[in-house]
Amino acid sequence: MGSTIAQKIIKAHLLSGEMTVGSEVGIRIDQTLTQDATGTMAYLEFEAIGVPRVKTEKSVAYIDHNTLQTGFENADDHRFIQSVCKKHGIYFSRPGNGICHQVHLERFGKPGKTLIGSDSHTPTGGGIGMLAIGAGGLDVAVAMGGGAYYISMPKMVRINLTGRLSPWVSAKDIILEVLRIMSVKGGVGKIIEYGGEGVKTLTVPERATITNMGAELGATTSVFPSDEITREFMKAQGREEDWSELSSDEDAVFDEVINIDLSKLVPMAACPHSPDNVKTIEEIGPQKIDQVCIGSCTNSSYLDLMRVASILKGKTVHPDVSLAIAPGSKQVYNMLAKNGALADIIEAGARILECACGPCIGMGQSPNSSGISLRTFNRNFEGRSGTKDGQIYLVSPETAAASALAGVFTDPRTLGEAVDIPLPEKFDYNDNMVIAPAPEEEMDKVEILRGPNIKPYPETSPLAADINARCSLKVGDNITTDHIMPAGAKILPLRSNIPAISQHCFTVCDKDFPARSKAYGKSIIVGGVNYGQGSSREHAALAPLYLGIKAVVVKSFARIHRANLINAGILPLTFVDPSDYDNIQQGDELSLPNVRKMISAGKVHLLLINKTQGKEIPVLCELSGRTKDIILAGGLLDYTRNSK
Ligand code: MIC
Ligand code: SF4
Repeated sequence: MGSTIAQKIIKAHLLSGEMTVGSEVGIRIDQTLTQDATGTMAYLEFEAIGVPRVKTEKSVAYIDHNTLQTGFENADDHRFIQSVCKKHGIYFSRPGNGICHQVHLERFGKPGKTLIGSDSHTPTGGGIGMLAIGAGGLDVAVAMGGGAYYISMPKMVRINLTGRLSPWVSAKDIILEVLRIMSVKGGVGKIIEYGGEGVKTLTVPERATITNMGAELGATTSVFPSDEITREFMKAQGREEDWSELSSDEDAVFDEVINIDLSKLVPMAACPHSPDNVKTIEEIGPQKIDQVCIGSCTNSSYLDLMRVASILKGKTVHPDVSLAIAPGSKQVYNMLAKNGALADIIEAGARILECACGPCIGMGQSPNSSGISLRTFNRNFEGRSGTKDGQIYLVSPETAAASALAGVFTDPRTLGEAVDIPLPEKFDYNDNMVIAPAPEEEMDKVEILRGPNIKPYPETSPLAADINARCSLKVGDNITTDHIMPAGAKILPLRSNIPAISQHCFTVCDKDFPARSKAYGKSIIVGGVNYGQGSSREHAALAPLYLGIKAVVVKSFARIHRANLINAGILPLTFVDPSDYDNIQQGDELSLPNVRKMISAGKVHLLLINKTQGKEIPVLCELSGRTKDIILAGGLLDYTRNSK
């Protein structure tokens, strides 16, 4: 039986486990990336593990999220990360160099390699045939120290692309179609491989838009073959020697196959407040809009912004619309400046932002009250833009630019003949904003610069004999990490200060939650399906840990968040019968008797007693040998320290 691309890469990196669906495999990690909003904590954890130099082939730290410096905090964190990089062997991408995923694709990614990143959009690297996976900061810290990364062996899904996109229809419309078909939980436990004749019609930046937003499917990752088109891209980046060919075998077996005819697709939008709430632009109709934002790791490549510039050229942004544009990298920005496209964008009245995440993570450009904002980003969760009642629609750069000019939702196909923008034969690459680490023999001389906002990892303790705790919060389905641990300009600077950031935990759903859970001392959270979807931020587990959360009981979990809970030593439990969700109310006294003994004995079925309602609720605690030991130890940090 042949292998899929992902199976080939996993096999070549396998350190432990059997490659059968659902069982845990440990893989060797070639490359890691961090960004600044998760990076400070990841490097504090790396320091706590105590390995002097990273053991990966390449580890890169990017500064791209927390670039709005409204106080000392972010700048201090950047200095801390820079000094850690210098000392411990990590490359440092300076603020201004661009968004981690865009830069990593351009400059460092290699087909066939494994990459984990402390950011959920790390699968962008799948656009050049990497096995690129988003993970919590602690998992990345362990991998930097040479430890394996563990996943449960996913199912393989093949998406067959046939035909060719019509003019003005974009790679973003392909991934919106996949989201429409599969939903935000349709990819859980799966790796998605793109294949078929249609793949040959897509450039690397287009493929990367698709693998990037595959994160919104809940998939472990997405991957394209590495072919001649990949080689051309890498050659144009001056890195042809990093290229190798990679495809799945003819007789590879997939658990699921989806067919998409590219020629049938039309411009679409993900409507508020979920990336899978997809409608065609035609269906939405010519509704008035207030804001357009173009950029983010999904759609800020040279190709994307050249298309935008060609639409804006010689026109003016509609008087009722604010258009903001953030190029994805210094390379992209510089090329637009040199070829004059930037002048076309400026002339049209766009507000140019620095190469960073910016509005995507609520760092500025929050829309007006109940404002309609069209964004080329990947997430439109409620409140993420910084405006609680903002109405965010996710669209392609072409739809965004056409609508910015018209002031209403506009199908770009109404613009007339599409301009053809080829990929350049040579990108204007220059790594002058990437600082190499100090040589190993000089590392002892490097001083780590710690600002006063940097507080230690929260206190942990081994799993107790019994858990007796109240339910401090009950939430519904599809809770995102933006609900659990909101981001935005005011809260993000607290990412290296868990006591302070935990005061914002779940406040989107219930402003009294932090005070209530602190008052309870120990408590349990109850949730619905797909709990913890979205970001990889481990703060969505570390803040609950700090607030005394001992277990989270839900109908189902999103992959990265579940792993982060285990890493933080919080028990992830699922209802055996989802209707038992109705048998717990906020404030109820709950108990998990003999929990330590049961878990040590490898028991999967536990009983959760609701003392208030007099009910016994069967729950599942599915842990592998390793995750069981992590939970018993009180989290991955203690487990790693203990096993040294
Ligand atoms: C996001 O898009 O939500 C982020 C901000 O990039 C996060 C990481 C974070 O919360 O720092 C992600 O996707 O993992
Ligand atoms: Fe940054 Fe947005 Fe991409 Fe997250 S999704 S890495 S915030 S650009």
